[in-house]
Amino acid sequence: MKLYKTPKGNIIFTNKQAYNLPDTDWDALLKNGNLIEYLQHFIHDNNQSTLSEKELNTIALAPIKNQEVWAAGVTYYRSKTARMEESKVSGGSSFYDKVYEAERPELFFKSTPQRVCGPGENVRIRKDSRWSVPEPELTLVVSSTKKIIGYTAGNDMSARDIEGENPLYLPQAKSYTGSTALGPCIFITNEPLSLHTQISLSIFRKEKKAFEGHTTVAEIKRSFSELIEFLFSEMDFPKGCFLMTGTGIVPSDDFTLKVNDRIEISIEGIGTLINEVGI
Ligand code: DO4
Ligand code: MG
Repeated sequence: MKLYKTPKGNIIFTNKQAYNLPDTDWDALLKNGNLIEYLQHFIHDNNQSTLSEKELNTIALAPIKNQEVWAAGVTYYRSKTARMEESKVSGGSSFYDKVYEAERPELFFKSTPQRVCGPGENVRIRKDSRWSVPEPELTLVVSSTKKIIGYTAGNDMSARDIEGENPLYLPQAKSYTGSTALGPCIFITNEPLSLHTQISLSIFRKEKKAFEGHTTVAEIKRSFSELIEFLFSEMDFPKGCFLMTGTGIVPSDDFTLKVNDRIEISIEGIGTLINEVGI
């Protein structure tokens, strides 16, 4: 089933039908390790909504309230090679090689909830970056009890020139106003996600496709449980949290995003997260 946060309240979409979740608090939903069982109680005729899935996708808000957004990095071979290339002049490339093989994953703080863009909101390129890309990432929704309760699509906007200049600049390359987008919904399931799940990125410039790339969950080097174990090992998340799982799609080195580009991130089972690049 899909869970949407909208201006009309929280809504479940399942078997082609939408259901209202009256009087539910988003934080209470996301911290609940038994979310799917809890949501089942709302799937009955009295709660039916006339909204279609298409309408839900147009009104959806970022599916977040007070959760922190964390991110894993260099979890795909493509990410490792792209970082090594961008940092070879500065001498930082061996860090990426090492972290790809290391037991401890790269985990970094990505965004406060207030800085997260929802579907249709504008993401941004830093004014001091000349080389920026979107990173389409399957994003885990993890309860306060350390359980994956669902999945959403995430965009880990990144300034490749700033991160390449010095790995210590990572927080500036990764966290700024408009650097994170999530949505359009949370795919709620207790089942492990199929390794065949496709993740796609399309970038449109003046309505023409300027880039297209695809990967699958099977390409991720680390297991989700391994990432979550490290994240929760020295921190608790009383309201649950989001964990982006890294990018396996990086445009070629001559590509940089421009203002007004439209970014479409599609993940099977979740839908398409669409954002334009604003100023
Ligand atoms: O180490 C730099 C960031 C890596 C990242 O964001 C990714 O692999 O997705
Ligand atoms: Mg990333």
